Amino acid sequence: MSAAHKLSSASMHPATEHIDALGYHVFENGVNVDDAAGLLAAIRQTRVFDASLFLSQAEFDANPQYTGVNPRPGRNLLDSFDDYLGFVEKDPAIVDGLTAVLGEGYELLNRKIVCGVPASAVPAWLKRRITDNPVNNLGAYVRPPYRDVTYFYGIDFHQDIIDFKDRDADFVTLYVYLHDVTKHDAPLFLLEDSHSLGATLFPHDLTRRSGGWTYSDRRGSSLPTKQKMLTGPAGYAAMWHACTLHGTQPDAADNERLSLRYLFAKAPGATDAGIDAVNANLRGPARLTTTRTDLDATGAAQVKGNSVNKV
Ligand SMILES: O=C(O)CCC(=O)C(=O)O
Ligand SMILES: [Fe+2]
Repeated sequence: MSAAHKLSSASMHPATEHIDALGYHVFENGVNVDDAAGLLAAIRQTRVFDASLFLSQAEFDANPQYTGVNPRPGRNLLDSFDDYLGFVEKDPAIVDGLTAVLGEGYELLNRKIVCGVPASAVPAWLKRRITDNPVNNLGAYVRPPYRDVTYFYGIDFHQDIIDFKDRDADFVTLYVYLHDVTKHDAPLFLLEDSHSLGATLFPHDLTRRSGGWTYSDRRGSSLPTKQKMLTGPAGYAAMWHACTLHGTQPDAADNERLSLRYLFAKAPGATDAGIDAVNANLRGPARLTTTRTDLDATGAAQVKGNSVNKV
C-alpha cells in the first residue's frame, strides 16, 4: 500500500487493502474447480458457441436493435442454475472478502454468464462492421433466444460504473473463470491503481508506455498505471472496484471463454464497509451524471478506436 493511502484498522482485511492499493483482489484459492467444470458443462449443453448464435446480415439490417439485448430478469441463463451457484455465492472466502469490502448484508446487484466469442465464430460481415469499435458487446447481433448470456468480442478499457450513471462506486465486480484462461483466451487486463482517480468518462484518456499506460482523468491528474493480465485455472476468482479500468481483446483462440460476472453492492446504511474507506482515498468523484460518449441515441457506436487492442 502506498504511503498516501490510509485505512482505519477496522478496514484492515486483505481484500480491502488490495482494492485500496491496486483496485482489485484475487481470491487465493479461487472457487471449487469441480463445481466450475460442472457448471461449464451444463452451460455448453444449452447451445453451440459458433456462428449459429448470430442473425444474418439481412435479418439484422431489417430492424437493428441495440438496446435490451443483454440478460435480464426472466431471460438470464445463470439464474436457471440458481441451485448450483452456492460454490461461488456461499464459498467462505468469497463471502468473507465481500463482507469485508461491502459490509454485512451486501446485496447481489447483477449476475450473468459472459462469453468471449472466438474469432472463428464471428461471421465475416459482422467482423468488418465492428472492428475497432470500443465496446463489442455482440448482443444486438445475437438471435433473441440466446440473449440470456452476454457476448463480447473484446471491450476497451472501461470502469464498470459505466452502466451506473448517478450511482456511487459502492459496488464491486466479481469474475469467476469456469475453465483455464491463458493469454490466448481473452483474459481480463486490469490497470493497477486506476481506480484512484475516481470515475472518469469513457472512452478513457490512455497513452501507452512501457509495461502499462499513462492514464489522465482530463481534470488535471494523471498517473502511470501497470497492466495486470488475469490468467488462471478453472475456478479462478477476482474482484475489482467499480472505477478500476479493465478490458479484453477479441478472443483469438478457437474456443469461447465462459466466465461468471457478478456485481455486489454495499447494503444501504452499512457502516462497516471497507469500500467507504477506499472511496475516501479516491482523488476524484465516486459518481458521474454521464459515464460515456461513445453511443448515439439508438445505442449504436458513434466513436471508433480502441486502446486495449494495442497492448
Ligand atoms: O469478459 C469480458 O470480456 C469483459 C467483460 C467486462 O469487462 C464486463 O463484463 O464488465
Ligand atoms: Fe467490465
